[in-house]
Amino acid sequence: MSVFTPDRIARLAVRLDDAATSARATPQTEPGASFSVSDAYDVQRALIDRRIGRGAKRIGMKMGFTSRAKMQQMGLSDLIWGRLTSDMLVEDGGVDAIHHIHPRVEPEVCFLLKHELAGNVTPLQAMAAVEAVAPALEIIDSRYENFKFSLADVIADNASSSGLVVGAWHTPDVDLSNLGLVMEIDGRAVEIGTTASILGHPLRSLCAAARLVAAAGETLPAGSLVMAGGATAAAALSPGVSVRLDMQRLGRVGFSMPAAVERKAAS
Ligand code: OOG
Ligand code: MG
Repeated sequence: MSVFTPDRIARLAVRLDDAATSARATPQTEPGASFSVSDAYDVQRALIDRRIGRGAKRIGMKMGFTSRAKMQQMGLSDLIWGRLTSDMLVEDGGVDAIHHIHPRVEPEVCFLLKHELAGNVTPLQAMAAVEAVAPALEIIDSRYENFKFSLADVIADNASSSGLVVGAWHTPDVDLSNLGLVMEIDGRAVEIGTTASILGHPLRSLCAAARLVAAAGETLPAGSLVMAGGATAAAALSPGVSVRLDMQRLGRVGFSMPAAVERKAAS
């Protein structure tokens, strides 16, 4: 049985939320704390409830560790998911309003749903729920020191998510199985890959999202965004850089980091 009492879950949610809003890293959970995956999703839910209490809206779901490159980079191999909220949406162009600890960026595919989706669905059924697809960049920013965490830690921290930049929407008749992609930072290619790296086909990630959200007692309502997970390893972001993703058939998306990250005074 879990030793994570409701009080401990609530306190960890506050600690992670404070780390995000102040852009100051927090220590991982100590080893041997019996912090289970199920406790971690409870922390994640409490963390998101705090944001919703501040006026953010739930806009969808992100998948994590759907590619071997991401699993290898972070040393974890279980699929994870996180909740996307409206305050994470970054306009194609800039991320001015966001403060970060040690941000990274990764190339993804984003789905927009036209029908509710939940439970065990085939790729064809998942496809039938898709309104549009777009190339996307995810900004991740672990709230843990040195970007190091256990599986439960990263789940509690809403799968490291910080922001997402979504490009132009395309009708879903594009074959997503093997689209080449190049992610550039300041004009230099830093990651080259293919959408085939996302569980063999990004639609499989959408199926997994539907299954996992149902297991949590939720659904993905019409209008939800689903981020399929990084196709390559993530690249570190520094102040002032410009990032661009070119994806075959789906086009480009990009953003620029502010020149200097403004730090709030320690309180
Ligand atoms: C965890 C988030 C994983 C992905 O796309 O695989 C993720 C992390 O790498 O910090 O977003
Ligand atoms: Mg990601």
